[in-house]
Amino acid sequence: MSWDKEKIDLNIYSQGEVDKWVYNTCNICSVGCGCYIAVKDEKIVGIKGNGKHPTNRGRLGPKGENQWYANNSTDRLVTPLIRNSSGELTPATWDEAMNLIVTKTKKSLKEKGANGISIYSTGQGFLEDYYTLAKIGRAGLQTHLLDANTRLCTATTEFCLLQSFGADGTPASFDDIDETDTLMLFGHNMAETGTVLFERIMQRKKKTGKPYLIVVDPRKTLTAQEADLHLQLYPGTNVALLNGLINVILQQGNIDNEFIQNYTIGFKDMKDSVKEWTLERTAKQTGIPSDLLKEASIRLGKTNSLVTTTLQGTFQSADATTACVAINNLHLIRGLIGKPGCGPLHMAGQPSSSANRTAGGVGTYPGQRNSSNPKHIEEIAKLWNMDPLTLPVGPEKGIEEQIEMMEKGEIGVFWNIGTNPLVLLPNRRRAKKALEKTFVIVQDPFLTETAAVADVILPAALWGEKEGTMENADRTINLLRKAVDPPKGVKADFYILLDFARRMNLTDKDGNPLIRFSIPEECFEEWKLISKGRPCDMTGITYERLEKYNGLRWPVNSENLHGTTRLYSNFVFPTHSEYTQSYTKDQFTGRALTKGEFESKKAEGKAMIHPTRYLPPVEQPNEEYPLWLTTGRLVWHWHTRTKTARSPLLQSKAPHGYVEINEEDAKDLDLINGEIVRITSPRGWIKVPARIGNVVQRGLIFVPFHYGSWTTNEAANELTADFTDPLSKQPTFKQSACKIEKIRNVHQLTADETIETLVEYYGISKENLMKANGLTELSNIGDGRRIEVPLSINDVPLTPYLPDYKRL
Ligand SMILES: Nc1nc2c(c(=O)[nH]1)N[C@H]1C(S)=C(S)[C@@H](COP(=O)(O)OP(=O)(O)OC[C@H]3O[C@@H](n4cnc5c(=O)[nH]c(N)nc54)[C@H](O)[C@@H]3O)O[C@H]1N2
Ligand SMILES: Nc1nc2c(c(=O)[nH]1)N[C@H]1C(S)=C(S)[C@@H](COP(=O)(O)OP(=O)(O)OC[C@H]3O[C@@H](n4cnc5c(=O)[nH]c(N)nc54)[C@H](O)[C@@H]3O)O[C@H]1N2
Ligand SMILES: [Mo]
Repeated sequence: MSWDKEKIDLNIYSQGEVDKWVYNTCNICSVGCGCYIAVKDEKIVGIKGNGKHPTNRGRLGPKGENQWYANNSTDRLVTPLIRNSSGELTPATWDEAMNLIVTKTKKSLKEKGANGISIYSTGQGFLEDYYTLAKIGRAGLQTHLLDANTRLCTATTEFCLLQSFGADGTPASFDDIDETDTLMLFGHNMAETGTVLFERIMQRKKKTGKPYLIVVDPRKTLTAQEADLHLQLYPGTNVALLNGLINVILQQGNIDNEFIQNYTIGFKDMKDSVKEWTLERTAKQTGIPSDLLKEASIRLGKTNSLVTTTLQGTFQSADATTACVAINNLHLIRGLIGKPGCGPLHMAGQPSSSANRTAGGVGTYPGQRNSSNPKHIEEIAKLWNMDPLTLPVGPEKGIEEQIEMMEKGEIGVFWNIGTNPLVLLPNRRRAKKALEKTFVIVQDPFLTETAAVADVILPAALWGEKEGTMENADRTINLLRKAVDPPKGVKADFYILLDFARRMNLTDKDGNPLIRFSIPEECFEEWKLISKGRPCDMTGITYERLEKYNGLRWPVNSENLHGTTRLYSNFVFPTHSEYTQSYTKDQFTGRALTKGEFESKKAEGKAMIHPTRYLPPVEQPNEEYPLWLTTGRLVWHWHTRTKTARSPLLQSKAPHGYVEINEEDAKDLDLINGEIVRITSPRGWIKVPARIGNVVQRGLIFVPFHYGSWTTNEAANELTADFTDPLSKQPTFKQSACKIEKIRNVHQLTADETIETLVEYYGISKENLMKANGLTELSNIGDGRRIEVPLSINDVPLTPYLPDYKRL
């Protein structure tokens, strides 16, 4: 082979030295940066940003630049595996593996009914995969159990948009961020989780001073450090804060009465629901000083343009959907939506989780159809040539409900595609037990922690080895061309699904094959017809146009040939009862409203303002578990690190887990920086080194969730509670209760032992040993006293991230 390993490792293949640069899109967060993949001798050897792509203008983040190492790693799965009778995973042929899956599926469908199989997919695949599995699932298997890790990620985006505007699709786009006077990042650590977009914002801010930046986060994150106003609230108080801010804005009369009158319903009920939220009460509940609250409400009440982003600090918090609805309310009462520089921008996290919602691979029906509206079901049945009565309808089942179903033995087959649930589901021990009762298929390029419960494993192709499209967080559809073939023995998700449909002999009502497309582009052409006339209309898209224009934002049709920068610029919302995607849910209980109930609201093209009541998190610190636990991301890693730990650079930056703790709490607990502690919650425990500082507030600890090995005891989801939001069914990963314990050896000094003896014996520095025991004298002769020896001191080798805006 003529490629040079050292050059690859150093990422220094230069432009001219490679065979080709293949048009692509970064697959490692929802910003959706355009890029080119470098190929030499049929191998991926590098990546560069696409300078013409409007989203990133040539930039890539640290993960983006290093994502391709995983493709070349030598521990890729290259053959299917089947668990044999002695419980071992052993290599098998594709025929053996697929036939076993077909047999198990048929058996389960027969014994347990259509919901005997669940397909649990991802937000990291392609639109074509999602549409195919939606069609296979709904029309072919007639199962109602389609869900994805998007439930953990962006379900709340969808449900808050349905509640307020009648259809999914985030109203504002990244272009609005470039124009806005005020940007509020609500529970969104964008500097670490959307690095390229944050660089784009900071570039403008440095030049023009705009936008004024409000950051709402209980931690002093890298993002919060750049804020003009950091609202450092107590965990789980988002709705209290928003109610307080909105109440003050109402009292000050800073609202757009004409907009409210002409384009919304529900204003009065909302106003009543927030009226008790005085500044004093809000300050007490959220911990934010009243003067800062006042400053925020004046800014939000007076600004001429406002974009608000939300992400996991909102979606995975108590009252997730209500908080996001409150943000929609704020934009509506100020008339700051559908105009340049204005609108809520409820984010996505994974590179294509939005596509899974749009194409219907999760609970929703393809093309944003309302499964409670028989006409919508008839329409899709016609497009698929199916009998409408065979298509499953009713409220969707989120993954946590499916875990319950598995516990009861109601699901026979669980097909897990492109996600690693046994690391990243909440309360993972419970999930593991449920999955152990089920026949589990794992489709992944690597042997993950979830393989522990797999009965069959299918080796999947990675990004760069397949073709398709993704939808990013701002409705932009991007194209990914295939750069190299997958390794021998490995298949792309799309082709695995097609193979399954063929082996299952899935047909339409006339007995013709259900799936008639055979390559992704043909699939996209079929999908276009499904999207026609719906809010996400993509009839104006072709693969060629996506490449030519570097992505297009839906709707893209004959009226919007170049896509749509922002939704609702005519102030007409998709809330007509025959058109709407949802009859909405009760804002407090999550009960789905009937058509009659929905129609009695008379939305008919107007946006819906809802009352927003604050409910504290289900689990709160108490006597036994006195601390708040929150979990989240580091800039260096992607989720369960199946890609990023295979990049030598990224792995070296943050090689293992830790807990972030406030210095005052550390003082109370007598902790030394780096000392290994045990963290316990009502569900489990972990052992990690402590990082002491002032990033987290007092009473709160933060554990990064990237470290999920079964053997190292550092997985955040050993601890997290599995409560869900009643509307979006998204788990509350951001608030659980826990305690921290010191784990130290207690050493009884013998007569002739000194501190030095212990230093030598335990390999702990004298300084730390003395600190741990509150000693000031250098040498203590043994006197039978008990000396505490920290189990281990770890240097927590996390490299701080230095973004461009700090460097330049
Ligand atoms: N480097 C990196 N980037 C990523 C990813 C990754 O794994 N690594 N994953 C991608 C994905 S799938 C997603 S979903 C996004 C997630 O991106 P973010 O949502 O930005 O990331 P998180 O760290 O999950 O959480 C954001 C913040 O929520 C705050 N928070 C906790 N509790 C509360 C609360 O009660 N109220 C408020 N307002 N804030 C709170 C936390 O302190 C944290 O800073 O990132 C995407 N980008
Ligand atoms: N405690 C806590 N838990 C959380 C969160 C949190 O903030 N705190 N956040 C939640 C959120 S927002 C998210 S998005 C989830 C993410 O959770 P997961 O999606 O479970 O995490 P990943 O590691 O991204 O898993 C993706 C899997 O797909 C595989 N893969 C990569 N490319 C392909 C492909 O092309 N095809 C196939 N078939 N497989 C592929 C990878 O190897 C990996 O095993 O975690 C959730 N869990
Ligand atoms: Mo996510």
